[in-house]
Amino acid sequence: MKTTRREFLKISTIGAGGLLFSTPLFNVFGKNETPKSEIKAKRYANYCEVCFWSCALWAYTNSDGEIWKLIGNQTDPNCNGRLCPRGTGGIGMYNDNDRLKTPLIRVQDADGNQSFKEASWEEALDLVASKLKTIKEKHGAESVALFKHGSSGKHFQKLMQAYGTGNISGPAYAQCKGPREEAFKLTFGHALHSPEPLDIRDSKCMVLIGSHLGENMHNGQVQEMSDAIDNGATIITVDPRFSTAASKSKYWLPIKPATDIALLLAWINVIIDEKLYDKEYVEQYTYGFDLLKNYIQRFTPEWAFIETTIKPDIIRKTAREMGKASPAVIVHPGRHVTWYGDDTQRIRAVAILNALLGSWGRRGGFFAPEKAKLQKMKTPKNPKPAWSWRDLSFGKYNLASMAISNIVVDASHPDNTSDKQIKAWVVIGTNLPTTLPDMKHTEEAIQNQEFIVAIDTMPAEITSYADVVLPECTYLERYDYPRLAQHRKPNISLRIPATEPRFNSKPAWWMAKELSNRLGLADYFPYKTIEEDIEYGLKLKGTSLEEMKKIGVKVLEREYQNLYFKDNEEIEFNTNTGKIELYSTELQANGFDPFPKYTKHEQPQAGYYRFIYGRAPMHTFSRTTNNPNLIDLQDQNKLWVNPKVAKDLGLEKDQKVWLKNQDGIVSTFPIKIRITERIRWDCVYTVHGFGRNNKKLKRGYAAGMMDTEMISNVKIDDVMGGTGMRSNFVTILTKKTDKKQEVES
Ligand SMILES: Nc1nc2c(c(=O)[nH]1)N[C@H]1C(S)=C(S)[C@@H](COP(=O)(O)OP(=O)(O)OC[C@H]3O[C@@H](n4cnc5c(=O)[nH]c(N)nc54)[C@H](O)[C@@H]3O)O[C@H]1N2
Ligand SMILES: Nc1nc2c(c(=O)[nH]1)N[C@H]1C(S)=C(S)[C@@H](COP(=O)(O)OP(=O)(O)OC[C@H]3O[C@@H](n4cnc5c(=O)[nH]c(N)nc54)[C@H](O)[C@@H]3O)O[C@H]1N2
Ligand code: SF4
Ligand SMILES: [Mo]
Repeated sequence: MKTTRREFLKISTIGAGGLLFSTPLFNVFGKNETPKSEIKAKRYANYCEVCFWSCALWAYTNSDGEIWKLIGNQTDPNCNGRLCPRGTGGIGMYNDNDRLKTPLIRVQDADGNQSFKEASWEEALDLVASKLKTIKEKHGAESVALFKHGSSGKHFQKLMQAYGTGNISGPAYAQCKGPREEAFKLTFGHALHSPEPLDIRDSKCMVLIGSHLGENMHNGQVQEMSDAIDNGATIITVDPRFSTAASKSKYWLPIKPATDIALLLAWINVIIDEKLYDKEYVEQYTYGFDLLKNYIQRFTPEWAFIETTIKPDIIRKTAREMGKASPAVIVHPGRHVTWYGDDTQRIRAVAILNALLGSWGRRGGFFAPEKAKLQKMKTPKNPKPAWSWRDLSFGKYNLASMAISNIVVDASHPDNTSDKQIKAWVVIGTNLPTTLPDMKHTEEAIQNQEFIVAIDTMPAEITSYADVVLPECTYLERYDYPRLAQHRKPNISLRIPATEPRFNSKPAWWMAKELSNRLGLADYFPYKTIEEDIEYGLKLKGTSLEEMKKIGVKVLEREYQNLYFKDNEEIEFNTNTGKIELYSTELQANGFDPFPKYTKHEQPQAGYYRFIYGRAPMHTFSRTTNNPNLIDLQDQNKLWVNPKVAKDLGLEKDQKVWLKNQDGIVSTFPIKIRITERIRWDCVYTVHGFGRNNKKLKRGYAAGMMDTEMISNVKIDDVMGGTGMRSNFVTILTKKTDKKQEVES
């Protein structure tokens, strides 16, 4: 009898089998041009799901009704008619024959061997509903957590709120942009949301701090950055790695990792000391300038040099560049900002710099975005949960405005001794084992669950741990609610299926509705198909499904405010003082430093390197690392090491090595070495999303190495609970098992 309650299954199926599926015909990388009229092509409105920029597109089908190519929608402000390579390659999500094909149920034989059995939708949904009912009776609805990411998460959010739980979270907050949202809210009274309202096209100077646009392919931003550069904008990139952005920059500041707050404080020091700030703006709109001036005195460029290794004259020169461009300057707020645990404070320093330079509300800085709202059909009020993750954060993280997924995981873990326990997980569109740091902790929480249902398009690490796997069809084969993106003008983008779902997959809205019937929650889904609900909202907005099918994207007029502040306009900011808070009264009231504080972070010991990670232009996390089109463009990640490190360790180009971190964790798979001057000698870098360990992924399995395995030391942000993930150090092994082979530096 096996001891693990929940074996990691490779979606190997037993029983039934024999499900029909069509073979993909199109495997060629698409181009962003409209098909010639002589080809009989039909087009269907959609928006991309390969990343969260959600570019609007047209999905063209061929005469056999198969999806054939994806082309950006010209009217869409997020993409201006051009998809990034991942967006064009999104067709690989549809074509991938490794896709989940039918519902799966975990079964166990008499010897305790576990496997997945193929099931009908009836059987799988009945089982999910009966488990959810039993768990609600036994432990209360609150004991079920929903983890979600992506557009289909909304349908399950609706279901689970009606069911009665408030434990609903996603990795886009505490593993991604949470600290940024809180820092901007604390300073300006507004979070940034997505797409960030950055007026890049008119910016004269942009500062990128570990935010690598160009590899981070957020479409509209990359396009606008390229335009700004053509118009002579100065780019200043702060990154220990010579990123694509750095290669387009006037200044590359190869900062010692984990010391950015020192640089930011020194910049503030110079900007105040040399009177480079926007005096009228600061006087009219900000709170706490004199206190800041006083606080900042000791953080001179000479002091920062010792911390950051950035020379004082470079700190001064770059500060002057910002001052010269003010207010058309953007110190980019970043997006994946959960690094060292003091991240809210780091982004507060970023926000303060922007405030001093007067860029908030100004052309070339930050504009005021607007977003359309569609009404949905009236449904009953959701029950009020008796408790939620907030009650388990022990009075901490009061300033978090969204649910912290890692706290929900803590609440699911055997170490949680409180009477408030998470007993079951519903997971949709997020691959938690590779997404959350500290894999061991995640796995322990998983093993502690009575039931897990995963809704995904692909066999993933999370589906291998599930009791029931529900296969969702891809975004190209389904309806979802329209995308309502904030932008210079509000806009609506439609998603409709371009074809029937392949295999026995179904849309999440349908699954949620079916489950609502079984759970006695049908009143919350008062329509036969989601089209009715979409049509209802569109009609109220003066358009219709029919019109939207023809145009795909509708750009509306602004309704509420100006794009930029008018000269001397009186503005009441949504903060305690009604001003832009350089000095944060809210942080102070909650016992935190009202001004950003520099903390010296641990540095690697001899023979170890700080482990950093990021994005590659052709991939999005783990969602693309089996995509036939995109794997063709990049089939694995490599480990960037400085030539000095390679020489010291005797490493060669493309040599396969394993990594071992400070906690003794050794990577499952090896990774090839890339020797490059483009990275400092005290850190190594790789791309997140590779090194998949689900054997059902024919292309992704064992291709490269999984960064998450090395991220066992997590630094929690005490303001909002985010997971700092860059405090891990690795040593390089030339052989996996023989410890003597460890390379000494
Ligand atoms: N180690 C490490 N961890 C990180 C990061 C990192 O760089 N390194 N980055 C962090 C950041 S910034 C973010 S935003 C998060 C992202 O975290 P996730 O969103 O969890 O990232 P993915 O790995 O893309 O996992 C998405 C899952 O959704 C599935 N999926 C794709 N499309 C659909 C769909 O249409 N329907 C359904 N039901 N499922 C779908 C995919 O198959 C995949 O299993 O990760 C965070 N975690
Ligand atoms: N192609 C592609 N584009 C994407 C995504 C994707 O998966 N693929 N994901 C999207 C999502 S959800 C997000 S959140 C964004 C994330 O994109 P970004 O916000 O740009 O964040 P990362 O990818 O984490 O950026 C990592 C950069 O930080 C640098 N770095 C590491 N340590 C330090 C340090 O201590 N200081 C400084 N200054 N720099 C450091 C690394 O060298 C690297 O260049 O990308 C989005 N765009
Ligand atoms: S940026 Fe690329 S991957 Fe992201 S939504 Fe747009 S086209 Fe898709
Ligand atoms: Mo993210």
